[in-house]
Amino acid sequence: MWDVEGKKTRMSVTVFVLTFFSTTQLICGSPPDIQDLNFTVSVDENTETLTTIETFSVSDPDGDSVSCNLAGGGTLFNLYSASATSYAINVLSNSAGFNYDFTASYALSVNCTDINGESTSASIQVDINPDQAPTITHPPSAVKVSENTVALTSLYNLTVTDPEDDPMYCNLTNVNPSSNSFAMWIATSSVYRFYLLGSQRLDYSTVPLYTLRFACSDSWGTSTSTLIVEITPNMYPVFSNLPGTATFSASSTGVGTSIFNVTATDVDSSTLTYSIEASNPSSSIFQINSVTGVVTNTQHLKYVLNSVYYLTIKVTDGKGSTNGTLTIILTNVNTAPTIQNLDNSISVLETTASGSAIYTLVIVEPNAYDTVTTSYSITPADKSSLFSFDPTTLKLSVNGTLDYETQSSFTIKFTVTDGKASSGPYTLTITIKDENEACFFDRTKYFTSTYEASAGMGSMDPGFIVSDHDNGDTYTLSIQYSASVFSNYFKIDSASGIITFAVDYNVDQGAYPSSGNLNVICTDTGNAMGTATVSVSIYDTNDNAPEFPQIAYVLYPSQYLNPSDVILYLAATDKDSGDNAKITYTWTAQMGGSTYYQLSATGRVYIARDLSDLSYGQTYQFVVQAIDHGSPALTGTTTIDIIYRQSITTTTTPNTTTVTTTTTTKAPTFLDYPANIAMVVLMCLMALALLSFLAYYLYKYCKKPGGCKIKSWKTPMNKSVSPTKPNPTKTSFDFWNETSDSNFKSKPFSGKRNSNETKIPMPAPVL
Ligand SMILES: *[C@@H]1O[C@H](CO)[C@@H](O)[C@H](O)[C@H]1NC(C)=O
Ligand SMILES: *[C@@H]1O[C@H](CO)[C@@H](O)[C@H](O)[C@H]1NC(C)=O
Ligand SMILES: *[C@@H]1O[C@H](CO)[C@@H](O)[C@H](O)[C@H]1NC(C)=O
Ligand SMILES: *[C@@H]1O[C@H](CO)[C@@H](O)[C@H](O)[C@H]1NC(C)=O
Ligand SMILES: *[C@@H]1O[C@H](CO)[C@@H](O)[C@H](O)[C@H]1NC(C)=O
Ligand SMILES: *[C@@H]1O[C@H](CO)[C@@H](O)[C@H](O)[C@H]1NC(C)=O
Ligand SMILES: *[C@@H]1O[C@H](CO)[C@@H](O)[C@H](O)[C@H]1NC(C)=O
Ligand SMILES: CC(=O)N[C@H]1CO[C@H](CO)[C@@H](O)[C@@H]1O
Repeated sequence: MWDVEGKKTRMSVTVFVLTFFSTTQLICGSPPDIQDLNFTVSVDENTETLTTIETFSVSDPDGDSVSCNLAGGGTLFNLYSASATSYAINVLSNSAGFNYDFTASYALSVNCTDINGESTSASIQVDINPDQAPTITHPPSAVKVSENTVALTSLYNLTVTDPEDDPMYCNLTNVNPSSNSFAMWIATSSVYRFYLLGSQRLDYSTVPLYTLRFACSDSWGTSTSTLIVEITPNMYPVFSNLPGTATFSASSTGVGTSIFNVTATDVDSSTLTYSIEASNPSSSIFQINSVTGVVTNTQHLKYVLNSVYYLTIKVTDGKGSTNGTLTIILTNVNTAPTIQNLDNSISVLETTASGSAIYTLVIVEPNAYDTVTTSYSITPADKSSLFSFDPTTLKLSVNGTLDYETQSSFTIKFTVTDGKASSGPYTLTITIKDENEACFFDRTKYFTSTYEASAGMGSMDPGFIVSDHDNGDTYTLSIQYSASVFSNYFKIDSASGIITFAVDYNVDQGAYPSSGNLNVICTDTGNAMGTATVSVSIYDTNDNAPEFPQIAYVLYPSQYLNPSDVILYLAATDKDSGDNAKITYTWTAQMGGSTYYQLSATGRVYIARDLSDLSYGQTYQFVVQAIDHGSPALTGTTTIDIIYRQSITTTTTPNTTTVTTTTTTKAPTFLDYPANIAMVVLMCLMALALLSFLAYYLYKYCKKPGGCKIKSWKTPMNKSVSPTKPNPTKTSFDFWNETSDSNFKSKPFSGKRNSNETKIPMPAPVL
């Protein structure tokens, strides 16, 4: 960089030049005297502006005033007069000025002249000292760093100085392979420190070595160097005591017992973490403290069922891990109870009686002194009360009424435990088997009624509501005919339940009962039956008019009868029943006679007045009506002819002098019809009109003198016959006199007989 030999040469030349100038001045008087001016000065390249690089003083032996100037340095230097006798040479500018590489030395001359013109010159050589880059204390060939090294670890302390003590700056210029894991930061003015950053983990397996290039610069130059960083691989932790074995008695090892202390070492990590990676058989009953490596049990070991556990234990330094096996051997291990006859499926009839046992569990518990407890759950839970389980007998029983339609299947899960270990759940599946269930009525007894009617009529709806538990079952209704004769009078619609008459039903005269019970049966699809009783009432309809035994009566009351004597008991009949059969009698006198004869409402025809006013043969006719109490009322009609007749035989106790005659026989069905009755009445009226007509003409005819020559065939009518005392002597036969009727005893009767009377044969009396 610089040549010591070269500098010595230039100094010799300078000495020569100065010697020459001094000699010249001695010739002309006394020139100024320059003192203390060094022949040569050295100045740093980076000398600052206005730095004084040399001072000198000047004096004149003659006492003249002296002035000096400087030449040879261009504008880089100037001469500053501090006083009349002292001067300083200053650097004027260094910015573009000194550059050793172009000008290594400047030759300046100082010329001092007094007022007499005498001058002295002196030369000064200014040598420029070249500036130097910082000096790096070279690092060792390499630093070793573990790949586990954590962030912000210092890797190396670099000492760097600058010969000129210039401000300097060092930084990393390149990392190979590229990485941003390194930094170079200033620590003190002369120490730069290399750091490992956390931005990228070191990994020996991928990059085992980094080359860090760095540079230190001052404003005049740069020094560079290289730091080699060698990555050393992580060392795995190593177990100290695995594989290992621990032996415990299961029955007496409580929870939290220290089972084993796992230990491990690691040369390049201080923090190790332990874990149980696997357990064979699988179990969480053992745990390891991740920091201390202490293995403990989380449960009393009486609950465990295995006698050997193999634990795979892992220890890791965060980067690498090692596995080890810990074998735990247990003695006195518990055995869980088991249910031998489950899982299983059974089917149970829905008709199974409540209380019936349907299954008995078989439980095995190997440990003689253990007590087994059984628990169970039933699905569906809301019907769980349908079963009960006896923990002593281990019997499962039906507890209620099973119903296939409501729930056809149950699942019961049993679990057994000896208080330490359990087994299960074991499943018992119960299938409910359907049985046909009888249809049933909503009531046991129904009530219904109707009026008597003909077969097929008389519709009655008792309002049956029939149900059946079986899904999809239908039913039909029928009457149990064998239950009673009454049953046979009815039919039932098998679907609607409407009951009608099977016969022409008539309660008249008790022909059919007016009430009774029917047994109605529903029969479902499966032929199961339900029964109900129907109480049936049948009301009478007023469909029969009262009927007289005879359509006409002829009575012959005699002179022996007294007022209030009953001469006829009318007994019309009505085939209806109840009020419909009650009868009230009235009559209508056709041609008077009500004075002598009366009819009570109950049907008694009796003498109302002494008959002796009447003449024998006096006849009255009455039309009698028997009216029933139905609504509307029906009427039966008959006629009564009452003929007053002399009784020949005497009787001490004249009783009924009734003589009934069957003058005609009743046409059985003709008058059953109201229309016929009306027709008869009509015809009677017509006959009456005809008779009236004839009577009128007869009257007109007879009214003429001698006009009437026809003898009346029946004179008693309206003919006054004066009664006489009874004549004890029997007279000649007379219709009005009783003759051979043995029922009427002869009685002395004296009465004037009209010879004109026409006798009509007397019918045989009917009693
Ligand atoms: C000049 O020389 C004197 C004596 O010879 C010395 O003391 C002084 O330091 C020198 N000056 C410089 C700037 O070298
Ligand atoms: C660097 O110096 C600091 C401070 O003296 C020290 O803590 C650190 O360990 C040193 N680094 C190395 C790599 O020696
Ligand atoms: C190092 O410093 C120099 C000067 O300040 C700068 O120019 C350069 O970019 C820097 N290099 C890095 C890698 O920072
Ligand atoms: C494990 O270490 C603890 C103390 O740190 C000790 O009390 C315990 O007995 C040890 N366990 C075993 C199984 O040695
Ligand atoms: C350690 O054991 C675990 C679990 O068995 C396994 O996944 C892992 O690979 C093992 N590690 C070593 C280093 O054997
Ligand atoms: C058996 O049924 C009765 C009556 O429903 C009930 O009170 C009881 O709780 C039932 N038993 C069980 C074990 O469910
Ligand atoms: C008249 O005859 C009827 C029926 O034969 C009888 O019930 C009644 O007691 C008799 N009366 C007299 C007064 O004899
Ligand atoms: C040696 C030298 O150059 N001397 C000069 C000093 O200055 C005076 C006046 O300017 C000159 O005359 C000298 O020749």
